[in-house]
Amino acid sequence: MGQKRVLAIHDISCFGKCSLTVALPIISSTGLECTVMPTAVLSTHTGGFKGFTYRDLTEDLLPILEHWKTLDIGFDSIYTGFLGSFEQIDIVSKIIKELKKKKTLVVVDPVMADNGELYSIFSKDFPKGMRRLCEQADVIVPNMTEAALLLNEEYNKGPYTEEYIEGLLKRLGKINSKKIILTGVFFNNDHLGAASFDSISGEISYSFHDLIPGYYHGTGDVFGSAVVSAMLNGANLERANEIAVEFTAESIKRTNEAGTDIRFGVNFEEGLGKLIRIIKEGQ
Ligand code: PXL
Repeated sequence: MGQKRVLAIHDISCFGKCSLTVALPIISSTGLECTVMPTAVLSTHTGGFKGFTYRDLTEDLLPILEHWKTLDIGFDSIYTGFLGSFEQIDIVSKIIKELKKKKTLVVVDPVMADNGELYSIFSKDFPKGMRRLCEQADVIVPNMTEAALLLNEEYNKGPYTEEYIEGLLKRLGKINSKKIILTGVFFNNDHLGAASFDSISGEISYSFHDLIPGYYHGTGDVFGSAVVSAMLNGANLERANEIAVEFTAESIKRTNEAGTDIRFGVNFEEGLGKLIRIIKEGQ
């Protein structure tokens, strides 16, 4: 079997460990080729920093696609994250349509909100655009806030009941997403994790880890990249969820113990060795 190739479509936030600076090392380290399509270059991510630069690359995206079309390259997965505008959503939607083959796993992380709040740079109707992109996905990985926005429902800050989470998963399943991993799930204040739902088999499963207080930036991208890495290396949805929860939680724990500024991203790098062993050798 040849090496699998993933296309990661996210921004480059130069400092702050999220989007491509997270997706590229995680995906590559698990033996997958990671092609990138950078949607923008920012000096930092937008969460908690003031005065960041923002170089929009929207007009480069279709020319990049056109060049690739002359090279006859295919992708086993397309993984999208932070997109800065409706126009970018429309272009990425076109790119998926043009590049997706029967076996291409399309993973959409509808990055737009957290902690009950839409990120400040987005307009109120942005979730409608993200919902349209999710309709094209095989797997979506929203957090609790993004799930509520995709469904146009009131945000619930938790703790949650199993009944609430399962209802949410089933409503998300109707957005034509075959598989869903919902992050930020907690039933009590001791454990935090994620729930997976396969809308075809109807199977729901949970994975939890000890809850570490504090809101750490870039964890959604660490999680999503681990899901892509695990699934492309043969893990099913439930196993990919378990692997991603453990990898993300341990990255947060390391960062918390080091007392790092929560805006600076998490120390996932020192967990890569273990992630590779788990994904490649199952241990
Ligand atoms: O990790 C999500 C993300 C990605 N890219 C940019 C962001 C954020 C979250 O705030 O601002 C630019």
